[in-house]
Amino acid sequence: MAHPALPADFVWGTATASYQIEGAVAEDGRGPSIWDTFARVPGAISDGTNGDRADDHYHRYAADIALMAELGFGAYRFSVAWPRVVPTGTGEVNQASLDFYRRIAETCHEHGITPWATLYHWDLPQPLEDRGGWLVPETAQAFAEYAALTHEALGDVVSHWITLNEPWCSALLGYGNGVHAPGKQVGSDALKAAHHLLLGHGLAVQKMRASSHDSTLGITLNLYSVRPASGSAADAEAARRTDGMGNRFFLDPVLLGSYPDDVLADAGVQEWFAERSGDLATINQPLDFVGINYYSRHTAAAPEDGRFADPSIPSATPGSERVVHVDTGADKTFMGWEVHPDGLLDVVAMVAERSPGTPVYITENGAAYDDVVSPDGSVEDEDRRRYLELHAQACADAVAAGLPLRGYFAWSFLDNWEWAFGESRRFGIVRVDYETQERTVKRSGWWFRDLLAAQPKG
Ligand code: GBH
Repeated sequence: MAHPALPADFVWGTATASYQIEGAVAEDGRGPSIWDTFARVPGAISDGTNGDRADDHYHRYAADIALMAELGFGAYRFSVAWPRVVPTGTGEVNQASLDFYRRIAETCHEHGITPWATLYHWDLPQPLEDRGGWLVPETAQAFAEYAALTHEALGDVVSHWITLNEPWCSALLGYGNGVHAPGKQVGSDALKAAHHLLLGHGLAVQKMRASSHDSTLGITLNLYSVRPASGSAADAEAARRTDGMGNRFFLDPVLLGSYPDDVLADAGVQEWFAERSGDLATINQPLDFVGINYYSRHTAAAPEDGRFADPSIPSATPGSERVVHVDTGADKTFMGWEVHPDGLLDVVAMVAERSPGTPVYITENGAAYDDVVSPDGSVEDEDRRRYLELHAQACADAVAAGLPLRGYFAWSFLDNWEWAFGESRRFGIVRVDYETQERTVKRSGWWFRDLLAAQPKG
């Protein structure tokens, strides 16, 4: 297949997240986060590892960014660790950490790479969790303050800012099924965490707009392409619920200023949300772009007895605990996620429908597979290369269809600490040997270099 060609101003980047790559968790005044705590809960992480070493990017960032430049990337999406910048969550600011992220941004600029900073990629300072975490509104205030001071300090070297990465994951995996930190299972109260995350986003954008920096501001949501397993009314209902909890519950308040009533009703939380309807004007801030992390599609079917909800099941989908996700037999990655490139157009359209004209970026897309390391040391990852190629083609198709897609970030630059799967899942286009910290560009990384070299120049 010839390389898909995108417009000359299309942003080609790659993405990472602080706790997944930095290591150095006790250095230069960093405080503990909920992931330091959660990773030590027996059984929480499938391989028993934690992020203490990860990719040691804290010490190796300069070489890592140089390698990124060698492959031709024009943008780097990294995340700022809140527990580095404000070690106890509120109050004292740690200048050494602001200096660290300034060095990252400056190193990017030296290589002609545009830095994009995400302010929250899941590493909540532990002291805030001890005071209720995202279940209490004070955490939204604390986030906004941390976001504003970080933006004020670095806004001269970082132009593009993402408030939250995937609030669905923070709220529903963190407080719903408990598979992510802080590992709580509070039933439909997990939606309160979602509300406070979104409130934190809105408050942060308000404060960042008020600064002297004229920055480009957005949020990143994880969205799914969703379809019913059949033409039956029951399967249509299953798809409505899946789309509701996974997509609309986040898209609607952020872009339209309202929560979807049907989802509130499914989860039985109308009253609590009605009392907070005054927050929606804060949540619904004008944005300069919307980021989407796109990985996969869900094919939803009704449970046999037609009973969708069961509050006794710890769930990441309150009100839809018993919806069935059908295995369609399509190719899957090593995570078990279906490969469905055309769904990328569906999720971009979800934003475009609600917010016509707002630029959209795919801020993550990528795949875990088992790499084959050849005797000569080269890393063969044809499955990943193919996945990336299909999704780059989907980007070209989206642009050709007139959708407002303006860029794409590959997840991830490096193999990294994959949350509940620890070091046992590799998403990198660059392999990391966790013992030696040696980096090896995989076949998919070299393919990316060729793709980027073939793009029209602006
Ligand atoms: C992203 O989340 C994260 O931002 C990133 O840190 C992470 O490393 C990367 O993806 C890879 O996992 O089991 O079929 O119901 C991805 C969000 C949420 C997508 C859970 C898949 C489950 C799909 N993921 N979701 S399924």
